[in-house]
Amino acid sequence: MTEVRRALLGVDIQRDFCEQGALAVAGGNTVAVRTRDHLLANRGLYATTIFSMDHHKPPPHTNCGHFALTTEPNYTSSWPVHCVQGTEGARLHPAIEEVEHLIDHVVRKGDGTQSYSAFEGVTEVEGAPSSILSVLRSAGITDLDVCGLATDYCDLATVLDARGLGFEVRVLVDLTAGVAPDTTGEALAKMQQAGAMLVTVKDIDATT
Ligand code: VGL
Repeated sequence: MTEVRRALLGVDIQRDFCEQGALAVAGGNTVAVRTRDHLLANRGLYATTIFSMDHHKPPPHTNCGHFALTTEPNYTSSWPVHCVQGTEGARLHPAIEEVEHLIDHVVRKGDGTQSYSAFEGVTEVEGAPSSILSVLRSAGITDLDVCGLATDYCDLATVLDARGLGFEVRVLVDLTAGVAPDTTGEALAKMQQAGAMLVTVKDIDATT
């Protein structure tokens, strides 16, 4: 049996996705605080920790239609301008910034593209561009714990990619929040159908 080597993957826990942000997801602040507390209590569970960040170009760049620039956003495939490179809203949530020393890799995605999945992002390893997949492979990761925002878009795409690439996945559901209730429920069902386990942080505490 292969040894389990686990990574934490925190998806887009940025100011713009939390209350008062440009694309606020209800419960975003709570997700940020709980993720900080989870890292503080359980950093030792993880061989590595990776946080993704949406990193869009400023308007008038359309970012492939992701930003609604000439119409109202429909909140399913077009969005208010958010997480623009260099802005306050693109920063990690203040609670996550408190524990930046516990984060090994930051992955930026959406530079001119939609990029819901964290696997589409770019990070830097020893000064050279790298991807989440290559970071995970070189750390010998078999299992991923995924948390963050938003359940129905970036979490979903990230979890489906991770399963497609053969990782075992647990979704830390109490460390997630979605844009809308219907799509959030559907997303959790799709994650389960793809073989991801839905767990709470308490389940994890009990099994470690
Ligand atoms: C996201 C909508 C638009 C996300 C990003 O991080 O889930 N959702 N852009």
